[in-house]
Amino acid sequence: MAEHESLEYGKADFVLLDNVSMEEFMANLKLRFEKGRIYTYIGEVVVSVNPYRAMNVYGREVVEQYRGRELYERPPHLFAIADAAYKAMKRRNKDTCIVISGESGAGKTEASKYIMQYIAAITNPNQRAEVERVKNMLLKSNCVLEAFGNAKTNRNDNSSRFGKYMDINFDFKGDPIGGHISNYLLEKVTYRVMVPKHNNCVFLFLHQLLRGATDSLIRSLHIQKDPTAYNYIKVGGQIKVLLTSSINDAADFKAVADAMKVIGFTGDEIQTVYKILATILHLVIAHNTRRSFLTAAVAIQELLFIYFRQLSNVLKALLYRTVSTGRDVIEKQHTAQEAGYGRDALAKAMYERLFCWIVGRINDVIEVKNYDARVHGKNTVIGVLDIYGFEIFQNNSFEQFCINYCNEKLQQLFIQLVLKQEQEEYQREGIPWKHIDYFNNQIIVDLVEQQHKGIFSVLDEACMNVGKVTDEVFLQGLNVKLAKHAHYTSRKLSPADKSLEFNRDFRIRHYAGDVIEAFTCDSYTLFQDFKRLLYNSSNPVLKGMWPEGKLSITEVTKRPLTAATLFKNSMISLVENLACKEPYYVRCIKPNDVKSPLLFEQERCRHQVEYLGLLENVRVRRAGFAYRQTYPRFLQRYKMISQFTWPNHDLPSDAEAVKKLLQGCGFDHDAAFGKTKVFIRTPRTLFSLEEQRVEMVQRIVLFLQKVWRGTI
Ligand code: AD9
Ligand code: MG
Repeated sequence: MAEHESLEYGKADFVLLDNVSMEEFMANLKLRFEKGRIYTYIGEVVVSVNPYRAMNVYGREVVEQYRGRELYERPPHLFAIADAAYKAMKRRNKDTCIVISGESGAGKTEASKYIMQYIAAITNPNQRAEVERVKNMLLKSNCVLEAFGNAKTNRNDNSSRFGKYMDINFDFKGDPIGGHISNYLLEKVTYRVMVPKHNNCVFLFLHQLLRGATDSLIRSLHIQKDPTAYNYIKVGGQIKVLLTSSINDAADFKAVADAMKVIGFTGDEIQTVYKILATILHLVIAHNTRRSFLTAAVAIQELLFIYFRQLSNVLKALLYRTVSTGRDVIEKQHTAQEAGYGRDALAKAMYERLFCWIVGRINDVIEVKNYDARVHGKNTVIGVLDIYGFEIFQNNSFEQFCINYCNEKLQQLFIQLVLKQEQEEYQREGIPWKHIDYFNNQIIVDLVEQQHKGIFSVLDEACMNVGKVTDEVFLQGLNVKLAKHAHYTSRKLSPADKSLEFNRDFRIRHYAGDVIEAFTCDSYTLFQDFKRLLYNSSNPVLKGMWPEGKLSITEVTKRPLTAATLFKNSMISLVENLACKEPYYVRCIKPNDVKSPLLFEQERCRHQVEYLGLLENVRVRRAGFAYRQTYPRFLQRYKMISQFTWPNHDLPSDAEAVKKLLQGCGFDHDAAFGKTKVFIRTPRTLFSLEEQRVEMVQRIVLFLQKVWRGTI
């Protein structure tokens, strides 16, 4: 355990607490935060509290202190966990992943950047140009993704509005040779693209474009260099500057444009990005009148190179939809409300496609190239997951529902990997074990994703019948299927519950707290006409973003998968992907809601400790063992350090031999002997065994060299 700091800073590992109680845990967390020690371990899990001030602990000299060291040798740090994941990957050829979780503003994205910075710093000692290129791309990609996917919210000025999982691939030498980014559910509610609401701003790059673009670019896009023109900084009738200063926006705009160039976006591609954003801006100010739509259409058709039957097509897509009645294809004029809805949906969908395209484009550049596994051996991976934390708002949209489901999945993975598997293994091996109670959230995961009965399923059914099924029917479906579920209720089922104010409210009891949800089932489909319109652009980049526009109305037979199903599938595959890697965890805690470096709000923090399951984690860790191995493999690795086992043992079983070996080193009190495996309680014992092994191997090599040279 890391015990290099004096106790004046509290315990560096919660496992060392005298008593595992919430009071002691919180007292230690608070003490460390106040003493500027923002990291604390639970075994190999790092608990991090957002310091809300610049910490002088990420420099080159600190990197050197952690490089190649064992976890327990230095004070707790993200670098230590990054090093542990890196070492496990390099030494044992294992894919590893670092899962960073915590609520919005807790410091996940910052942590992921420090981890990447550390990996970049310790790799490529030979300065190979290709590896340097890859590292540069991986770091630069952050800047672009943040500009397009982050926004200011009332919880975090630089809030990631998408989930990000990044694989970094390493060659046999342990140097980065590529990567892959998966993005999850970009939040694209109206106020991120169209009209900001309360303290929630539109995506950063929309601001940066309006304040940072050159006058000639602004002119060519037919937009105005003034965010107020697009209501982007007008809230409640007042003009209010919500974001950073215009100077910062201008500098950031340039930095993002430069990063895109460095990554390899062509001039045409970058222009297309601007044009798509400008199109969205034109849609933002298109009011529900024919005249206003006409003005927008004129600009859009030029920006997007939609020359196919020209203007009439853009305007038509905004005002009409094509409907196939089976035999006939007819054009139906939108009501003003439908036209407004269509316009918003188009702007949001264009933004989302643009974002996914940017991720894809970055992936093209960073993907592993020219690596022949037959020649160089397997390339291994470290995955870094920075994904939105649990969210409970006054009004929760479909996005919050998905985000919270995602957190349930990750918690389930954590339970399975860290808590459940440990307990089950000890039981299987016949090791005495005190059962630890923990809340298993599988029941909530099922509530959301179970086939036929889960909320996603009911939502899917409702979405199949848009137009015919109202939101009330959707809710009715939920009520019928989930009436008896302990974690679900609705206004109809609990009429006396005053917190369920509106008819369409329903409540899910998440492991992290109750969330009142209300979302509609029909607001996630985009009229087909728009897809065909954009596919018909003669701009190849834009056209490529809308491949399904190729189908004519009569060819569109299969319904596209709903947003809910797509998200569910992406979460299931994310969890599968993480489950086959060796996981490391960073659990981030937000100390207060006012971004203060001084304030440790006891209740806020306690709630987070509770729902992150940290206390259970400590209990399991204390009762548990840091390392386990089957007897034959253990012997294979360490038999050279004992006279009883080297070169072979004559004891009745491998288990007996391992016992004898550990007795010989004085470590048997730190071990337990299961049916097929030996369990070592503390990492220190293991490291001592490793050191002895290295020493013996060196001696054996020296001895053999002398034999070969004939000096013995
Ligand atoms: V969200 O779910 O994307 O809304 P995150 O990612 O958890 O959220 P983020 O990393 O963006 O939070 O951190 C929020 C802010 O806290 C940062 O902009 C910094 O101002 C501050 N922060 C977080 N971690 C550190 C740190 N290690 N040192 C200094 C920090 N400041
Ligand atoms: Mg973030």
